[in-house]
Amino acid sequence: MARVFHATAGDSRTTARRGSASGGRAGIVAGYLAPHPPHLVYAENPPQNEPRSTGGWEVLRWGYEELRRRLAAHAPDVLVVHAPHWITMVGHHVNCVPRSRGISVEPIFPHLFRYHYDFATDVALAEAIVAEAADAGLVASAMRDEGVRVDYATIGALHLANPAWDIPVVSLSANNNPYFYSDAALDEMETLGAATARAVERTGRRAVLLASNSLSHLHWDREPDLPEDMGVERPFNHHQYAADMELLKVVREGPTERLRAAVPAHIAAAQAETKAGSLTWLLAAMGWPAVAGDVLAYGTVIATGNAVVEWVP
Ligand code: 2X7
Ligand code: FE2
Repeated sequence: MARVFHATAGDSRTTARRGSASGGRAGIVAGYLAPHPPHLVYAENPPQNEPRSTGGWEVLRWGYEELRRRLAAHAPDVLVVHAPHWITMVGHHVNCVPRSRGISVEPIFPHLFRYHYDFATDVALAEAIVAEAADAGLVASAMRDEGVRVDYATIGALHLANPAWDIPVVSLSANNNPYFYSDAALDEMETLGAATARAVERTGRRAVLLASNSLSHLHWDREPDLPEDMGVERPFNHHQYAADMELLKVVREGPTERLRAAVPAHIAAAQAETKAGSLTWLLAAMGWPAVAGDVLAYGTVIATGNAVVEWVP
C-alpha cells in the first residue's frame, strides 16, 4: 500500500495554516462540484489504487489539477464532503471515526477502483454538524463504527481534490429518500447546508466544501475491452448533453440564487445525480452567494456528464 501523508485535526500545522496563506479568515472559503467517477482515479494510476490504466478522461483530470492548485491557495483546515453513495436509510450521518482506514471498492467497477484509504477526521467539526443538524430538526447521527467501509464517492472526490490527504476531512452521508422521491428532499439539504455553515462558524474552521455529484446520469451498460478507450466516450444523447450545458450556463452566469430553480429542472431533465442533494447542500451552506461559478472542466464518463466547478463566496 502507498504511504500517505497525514494531518491530525487541530494540530499545530493546521492551526498555523489557518493564520497564513490566504489571510486566515474562518468560515467556508470555497465550494467545489467535485464528481467522483472511479474512472478518473483509475486513469491517474495513484499508488493507493490497485488497478493500472493507460490514462483517459484527461480534460476532466486537468480540471482537477486546477482545482488542486486553487485548493492549496485557499489553505483550508478541513475538507467537508457530501457524497451520494454513502446512502443512509434513516437520516443524515456524519463520519466521526477519528482515523478511517480500509479499502474502498466500487461495486460495479471493482476492476477499476480498489483504493486503500487512510485519513484523519476533524471529529470536533463532525460532531458540531450532527448537533446543529439535530437542533434544526433533522434526523442526524454520528457514525463511530470503524468497520464501516468508506464509499467510493467520498474517497473519489477527496482523492481527486487532494491526493496528498494532508487536510482533515468531514464526510456526510446521503439520506436515500431522494432516490425514492426524486428532488423532494432538496429542502432538507438546505437545512443541512445551513447547519453545516453554523458548525463551521462555531468551531472556527476554515473550510472548503466538496459536492461529490455527477450531472446528467444516463450511462452505457457495455464496457469496451479497454475501459479507457476514449474512442467510444461521448454523451449518452444530445438531450442529456444539452441539459448539462443549460445548467452550466446558469452556473457560469450566476448568481447562485438562479440555481434554486435550475437544479431541480436539470434533475428532471437529465436524471442528474444532484438529486442526492450534495450540490444543494453546498450552495445552501455558502448562503447561495451572489457570484458566478467557475467551470474548470466538463466531460463524460461512461456517458454521464461531469463538471468540476469552483464557487468562492
Ligand atoms: O458513480 C458513478 C458516477 N456517478 C458516474 C459515472 C460512472 C460511475 O460511477
Ligand atoms: Fe455516482
